[in-house]
Amino acid sequence: MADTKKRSLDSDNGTESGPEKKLASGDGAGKDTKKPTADPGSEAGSVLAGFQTEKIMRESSREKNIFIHGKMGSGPNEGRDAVLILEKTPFREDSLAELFKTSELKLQMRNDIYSTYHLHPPTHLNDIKATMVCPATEKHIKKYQSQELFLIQESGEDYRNITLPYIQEQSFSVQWVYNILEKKAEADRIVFEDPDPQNGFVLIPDFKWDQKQLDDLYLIAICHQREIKSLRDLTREHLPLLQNIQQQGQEAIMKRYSVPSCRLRVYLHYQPSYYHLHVHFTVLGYEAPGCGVERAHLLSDVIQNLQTDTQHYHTRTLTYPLRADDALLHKLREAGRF
Ligand code: G7M
Repeated sequence: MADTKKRSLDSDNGTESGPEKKLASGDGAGKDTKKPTADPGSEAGSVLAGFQTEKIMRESSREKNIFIHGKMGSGPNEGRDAVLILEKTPFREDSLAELFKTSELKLQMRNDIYSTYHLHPPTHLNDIKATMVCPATEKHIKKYQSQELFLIQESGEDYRNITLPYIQEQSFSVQWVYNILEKKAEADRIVFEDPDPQNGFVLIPDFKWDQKQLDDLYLIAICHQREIKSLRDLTREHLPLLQNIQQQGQEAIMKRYSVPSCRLRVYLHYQPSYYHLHVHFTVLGYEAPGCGVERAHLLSDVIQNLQTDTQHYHTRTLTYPLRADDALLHKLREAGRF
């Protein structure tokens, strides 16, 4: 069995490596992002130079990340709203020897057998993952703000009467998804593709994963069919698609990363952020955001539920969390459903 903790991708034969491109195209806040940047890596420095912080939306010293709302300082998006997420990347075992050899070490204090230091590694060993959404809509800005969560029990009827009209009106653009399917963005990152229009999909690293190590492995499978919004649309007729994603997705991950299916958590979100069907593949042991029981539905359970009852996701009450400021929560409250 693969020991994902001990492996780093740059050091593995036949696995993905190379410099991670930062500041990749946004998630399609509008039509502006239809032409993705050819080489997003090259713009990084200048893009951030004039970035003006408006508000720190969230910060975690434990997770070593910070979510910033700001305005772009220069370039084609000057003055526009942006969300910038900065995150310290995990340590890589294969670079420890180099880290010890090349870093500057400054003693902070010494007491008996105890000492603490400031370690200053060379730049290439001191990465910060930066994710930018620009131009960011109000919905994006809200998405990253810390908020109290409330659990919703949504019946099939609630979905049709309240949720569906709401998502048809208000959901995030899925332009970034179409860019991937049409090879207009991230084409060089595709791990596997089954081009079949009915049952095919593209398997690609999630943009939360920097692909430098396997202990936070995170890929998404995006189906070629464009009409399936979420779990709620699934019936027995989608079983070949779901089984195909499960089987070929797991095989592709085994082939590329040597992570076997028994080490993978394969699931869908309900509610998702983006209403184009996609499946998450994360490695067990990594607590990926959104992998909790209140949001993640294991693909193998989804398949079984549909085998038992084709109407399962049309009729069943589904439970999920919504943020206090979510407009859907207000709609459900107005309708007396919360
Ligand atoms: O199920 P839900 O809609 O919440 O998940 C969408 C997933 O897509 C998340 O895990 C995001 O990190 C990922 N994602 C979002 N965007 C905008 C991109 C993108 O542009 N590229 C890639 N590769 N993943 C994305």
